[in-house]
Amino acid sequence: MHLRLNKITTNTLQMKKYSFYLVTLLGSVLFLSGCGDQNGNASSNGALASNNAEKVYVAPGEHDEFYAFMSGGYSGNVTVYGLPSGRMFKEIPVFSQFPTNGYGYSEETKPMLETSFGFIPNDDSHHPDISQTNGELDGRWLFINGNNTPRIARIDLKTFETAEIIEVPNSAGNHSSSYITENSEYVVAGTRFSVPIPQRDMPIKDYKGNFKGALSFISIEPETGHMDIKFQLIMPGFNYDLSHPGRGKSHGWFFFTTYNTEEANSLLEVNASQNDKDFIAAVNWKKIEEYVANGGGTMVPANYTHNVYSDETHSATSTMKKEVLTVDPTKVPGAVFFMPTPKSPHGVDVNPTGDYIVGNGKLSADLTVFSFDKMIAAIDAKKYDGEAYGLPILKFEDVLAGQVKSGGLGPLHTEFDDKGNAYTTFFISSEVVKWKVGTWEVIDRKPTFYSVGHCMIPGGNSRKPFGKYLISLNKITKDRYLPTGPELEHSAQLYDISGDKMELIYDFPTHGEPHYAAAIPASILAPKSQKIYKLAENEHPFATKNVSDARVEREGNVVHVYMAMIRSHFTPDNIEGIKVGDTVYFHITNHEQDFDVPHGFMMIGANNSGLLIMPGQTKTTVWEPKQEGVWPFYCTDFCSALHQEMQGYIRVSPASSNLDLSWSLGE
Ligand code: K7E
Ligand code: CUA
Repeated sequence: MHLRLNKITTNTLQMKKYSFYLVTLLGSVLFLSGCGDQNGNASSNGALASNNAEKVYVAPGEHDEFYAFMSGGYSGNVTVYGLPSGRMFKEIPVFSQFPTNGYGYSEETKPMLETSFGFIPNDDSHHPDISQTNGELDGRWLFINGNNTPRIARIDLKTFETAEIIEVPNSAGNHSSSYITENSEYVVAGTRFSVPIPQRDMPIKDYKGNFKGALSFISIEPETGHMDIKFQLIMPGFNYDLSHPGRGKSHGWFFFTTYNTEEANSLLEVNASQNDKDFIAAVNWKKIEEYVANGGGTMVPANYTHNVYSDETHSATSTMKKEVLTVDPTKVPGAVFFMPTPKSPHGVDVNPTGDYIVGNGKLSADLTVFSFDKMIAAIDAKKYDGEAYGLPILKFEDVLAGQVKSGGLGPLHTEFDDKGNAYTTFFISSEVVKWKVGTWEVIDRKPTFYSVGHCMIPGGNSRKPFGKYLISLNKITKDRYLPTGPELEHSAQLYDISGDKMELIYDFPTHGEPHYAAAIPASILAPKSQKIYKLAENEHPFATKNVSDARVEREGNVVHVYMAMIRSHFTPDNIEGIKVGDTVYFHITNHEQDFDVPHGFMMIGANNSGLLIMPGQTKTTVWEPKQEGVWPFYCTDFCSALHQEMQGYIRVSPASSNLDLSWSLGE
């Protein structure tokens, strides 16, 4: 079945004259008929040669060669996988509440999800990117965008925990994000939707000329990683889809794709495809940085949160920022240029040397490659082809380096290896196409199963890719795995790209919708992965660092339980004197100082998530007892042979009771 499907898909490709609609239609028909049998039996061994099993086999107890961080899409989180095994190691909660460990439910982590709109329980995360030094992955931090309520998060790659989230004001659909410049000077966040800036009540039909698109440059403090919006470029009201930094010779520039340069506000699927060409915006951020350093730009009122988690206090704080520096690009001559790019470009990608900028026009068959040198020459010669809102448009022919006549349909994203090759995904024709940078010739093409979005090569968005594997991140799963009802996980496919031809060697399900991913050699991250938090360094204000300090305190209707936990006991484990109507805070400190000995905590009837507390860490959960009685709590993580004994009771008396607080310290 699969083979037949491949063949037909490939034949379809050759018929370039077919309209996209027809191809899409054909595609869906094939998907409908192309499934394995309904009992879920494997219908073929696909394209795999038998020795491929060895290439992905990581024996029990052995470690993978790469860590891969996959965005969760609508899960709002990040999942961590090993390559080549495809084993999932962890889900890192970022923008979404995560009851598995209490993130976004515990008092310490609730501030991480605060925004100018109030507390938000989830988001849609698309593009992870790893911090770089000299254009190479340094493995300190992972950044990822919250697309829906615009935010950028920083994940600490020592703890694999979300360390910081900054909201992006004047933005909507934070999609052309979160890409890093080559010394991690900035993480960049561009708006997808243009909106009124500042936000105000106005007719939607007055969009054109009045809505604006903000491109935000968020500085990264080199030691701590702390983020701060340095400036926002207030651009014309297009849709800013994706972006990539220049590197090497083009370091100092940032490239953004646009669509809807028509500035339509309705029926975009038709109205935003009228122009034969949209733009790639080339932004000389060094020039703007200089302008801002000399006092340029306008500080405007804005509300946005800056949320920072501390490993010392094991707590997050949320601060509301009140202003942001905006820059009108027309006031900075030589800072922004438009390069006309055919057919509603989606991805824009820069090759490892920084010489070429690849535009992936999603309604076209060909790829457009621009030359950085030609771009600079055209700018120096002031050879413009008109302007848009006062910003110069360069002549397509003047900046064009070449076109890849791919034979595919619907190019979305391009990634690079370390041998001068590029790999472009084609959504409509479901394939990855390998081509040569410089000669633009197609070298190989392999089908994906099915409808690939991004592909990813470890380090593929840096000066130094590790060109051994490529992963395709596919949108449609259909018959790849056993059916699980109507909802299926998406699929990732692993290709060996060490030879001339790509070889599909493995295939595994992913969680949420991984749009993009970032991967790094395990040798960079694994040695510095943190094992415990030191109890002696715990500065949580409600920590119980000595078991003898465990206690219960009442302040009116609020009760604070200072609790310690160690195999296999809670101190205190019996508490009396709690009343219906109280608000009880459990501040629980895990006294273990061994790797991989978390304890859990759940309280019967708590309208809240339980906790999972790492060694040396303090976490807090709230319980509002509603009913009189004697109610148990227990450890939820099987921590020792006596894990089942790790439990306690709380006596809840009527609201009118005079019973004093008392507790047991296990004497
Ligand atoms: Cu193409 Cu959000 Cu990067 Cu999805 S985006 S595929
Ligand atoms: Cu502690 Cu189970």
